[in-house]
Amino acid sequence: MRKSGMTKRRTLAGAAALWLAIFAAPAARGDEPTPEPPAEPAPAPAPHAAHPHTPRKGTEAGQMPHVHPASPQQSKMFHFHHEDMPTGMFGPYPLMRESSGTSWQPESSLHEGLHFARGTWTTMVHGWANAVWDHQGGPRGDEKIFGANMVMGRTHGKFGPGTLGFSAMLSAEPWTIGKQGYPLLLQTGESADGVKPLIDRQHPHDLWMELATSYFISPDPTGSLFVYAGLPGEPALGPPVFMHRMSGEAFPEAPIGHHWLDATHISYGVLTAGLVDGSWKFEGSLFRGREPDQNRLDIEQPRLDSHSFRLSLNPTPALALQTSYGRLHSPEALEPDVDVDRTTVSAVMNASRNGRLVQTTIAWGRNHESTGSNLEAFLLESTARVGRSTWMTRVEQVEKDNLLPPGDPRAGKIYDVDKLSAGYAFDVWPRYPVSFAVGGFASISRTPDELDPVYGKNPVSGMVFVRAVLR
Ligand SMILES: [Cu+2]
Repeated sequence: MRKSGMTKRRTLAGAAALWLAIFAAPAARGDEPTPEPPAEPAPAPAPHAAHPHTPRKGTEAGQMPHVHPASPQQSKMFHFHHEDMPTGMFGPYPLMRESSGTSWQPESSLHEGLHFARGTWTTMVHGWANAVWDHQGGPRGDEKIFGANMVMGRTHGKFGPGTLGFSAMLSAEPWTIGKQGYPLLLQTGESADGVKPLIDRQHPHDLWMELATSYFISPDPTGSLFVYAGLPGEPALGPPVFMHRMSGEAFPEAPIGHHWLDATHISYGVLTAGLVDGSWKFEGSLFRGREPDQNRLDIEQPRLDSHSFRLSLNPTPALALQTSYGRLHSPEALEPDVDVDRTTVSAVMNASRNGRLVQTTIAWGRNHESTGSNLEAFLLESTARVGRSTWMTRVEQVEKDNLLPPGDPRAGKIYDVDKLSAGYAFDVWPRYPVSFAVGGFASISRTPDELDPVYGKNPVSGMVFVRAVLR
């Protein structure tokens, strides 16, 4: 299948912008506005004091103090006082660096949720739920009211010579979205019944999104060797998943490039080993390449038939870079003979000033299918928190060959599609521990002229939502 010269040019422009962002940013380190607080990276703790959590004044050791400022305004920014900052589950660096699975985000990111400490153990509970009215425009559009949600808990502490951790993440989406998914123009991937592919719909997440355990030892003050095992879990592939990075989580919908970048976040069977050296991390995973099936409640048969590698670098507290490669064995049940080589590059950047925080993610992914086609996706998204307001925007360009159902003469042809979304949310009830916001956003989608009879010309869609967040 040929792709247009236009596509190629724009993809190249995207890739160039991404690499520029990656290589220019560390160079510009000195000029960057330093996030505040913390005004500087937390000092690495001594090897045998991996969890130097000192309870804050007024709390007794072992009392599970909340590491939480009282004011909602403050609590929206940074939860930890410098000296309270616990270290991570996979190495002796600030906990804030950790996002979904074993992925890294900038350390100056928001870490919403409830945090507790007891002895050397640190526990975090995080979750959100969106009630959404969804309208997708054009002939392929549809409407639905659904709930998108997740709750996760992580705990880790000293055990023997190292640090032991446990993670669990659950979603009620099998009930609040249902097998058919929710309407989302240009979205593809997985199925509702194991027979027909989901097109223009986003599948629900599984009930069990992560059940994982990890262990690390720290042979020197800034390094670690770690292992992570999940059933399900997230292999070392791609940027932090959209629902866990601040730039993307304010949108209650999934990016249309999800299956190019971060869709492996629920993999039934993951074994990861990694090495951390200061701001660098190198890790490799064995995992099951097949996407979750349409039965969203069960734990599926684990297999380790696919592999991935990821190199991560956090050169400053405000920047997280990664590049990764994965060989996915038979990811789609409906195309069992197709293997996919996935390559991703991403940068997540924070900028913070006067209590405002902006996070921007720029990501590129390519699925090279064993049939020979090369499909690329480009994503740029940004979310700004200013007081009680959240502003969000996302731009995507994806090459899709599965927008037309099997049997259609154009099925398998590659189309270059674009989507632009922008929206706003307001914290109507910014309380602790549950804060409520209302928001909405609009999207415009663009397909090649040839698909006008299918999608209409630039269909406009939108969602209105109420959001509850643990913070
Ligand atoms: Cu997902």
